[in-house]
Amino acid sequence: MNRVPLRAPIAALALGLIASLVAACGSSSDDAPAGSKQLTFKLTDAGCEPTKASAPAGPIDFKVENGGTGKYTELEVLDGETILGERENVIEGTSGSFSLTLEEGEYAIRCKEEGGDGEGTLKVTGKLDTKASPEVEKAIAGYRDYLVENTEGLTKQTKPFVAAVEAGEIAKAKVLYAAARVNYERIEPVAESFGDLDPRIDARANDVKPSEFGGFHRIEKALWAEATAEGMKPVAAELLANVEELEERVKGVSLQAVQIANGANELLTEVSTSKITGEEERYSHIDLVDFKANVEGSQVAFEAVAPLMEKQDLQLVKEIEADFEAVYAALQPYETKASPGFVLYPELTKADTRKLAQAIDTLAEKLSLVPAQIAKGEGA
Ligand SMILES: [Cu+2]
Repeated sequence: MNRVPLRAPIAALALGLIASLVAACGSSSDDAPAGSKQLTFKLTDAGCEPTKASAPAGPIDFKVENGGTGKYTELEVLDGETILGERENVIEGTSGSFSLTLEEGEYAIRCKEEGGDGEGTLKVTGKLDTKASPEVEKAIAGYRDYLVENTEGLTKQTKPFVAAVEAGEIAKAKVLYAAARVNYERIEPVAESFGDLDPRIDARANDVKPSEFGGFHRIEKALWAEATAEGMKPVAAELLANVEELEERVKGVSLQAVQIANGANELLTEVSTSKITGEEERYSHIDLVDFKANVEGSQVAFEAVAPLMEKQDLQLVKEIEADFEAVYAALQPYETKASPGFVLYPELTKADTRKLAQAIDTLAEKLSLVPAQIAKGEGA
């Protein structure tokens, strides 16, 4: 990660501060759908700007701009320790957005992983008509089924993998690894909403302190880079416990349609930042397996909420559906009959990854318009 701070001229910084304060306190801007409040936050070396914001209860579109910092690249909205919505990977020169429907209360805005100064608060006031329409309830129930199905599948696939690791059966464990990854990668944004559960299951070596490095990728490293399962017994047992915890927690998770729409987008960000780069599966190189799982999860999330926006913009729904198909078509040439089901990442040329990235970018651009539409429908 690039941690070199960039210094912006003071005047520009002050101007930026005023601009974002105005945006945060002012009325909805022109490009926000009617009925949604738009809040803009800027990422700076100091954290979030502004650190205090307020909004009426209802749908809110969060815009995240990078104000010239290499230190911070994400913004999260939290209720206690639960992440309700987030936007990651807002690097210098870029911006991003997500939407939420919030009830009265005080929420934390976090831009710095470590928290502390530069962390903001969002005060939401007024009453919200929380009675969801039958269509919204149906969308949420459908997606909840998918969550349950995949967390159950995850536990089911992780058990034999963990058993093979514990028995020191390296070849067998390597084959079982890919299958265990799929269910997780399909629903990762929901796991991420449970604070540290995602890092415990899915962190990479550089994400956490060496002493805290566990989960799938620690075992991946042992199997492929170290060619041994020695010392992995406790890590494997932990992994299974965490996966079972996820299965339990998903059952009680409260969901909004708009969060499901945000999740569809987060999964595509996952693809572009950690699969197209070969970052995530750096020892096993099964990145394309995860790639497809992320896209599948994104598609199911989108299809769950699509009926809620068909009346407003059927054309967009159709285009997004076609773009999902285009992504699968772009992936298809790399599929293999043999395990793990795809060619390994190092076999991809620069031209290959560029083509895949283009298919994802085309889809991501349109999919990013969905949460605001859903928020508008849900809060109305
Ligand atoms: Cu992941």
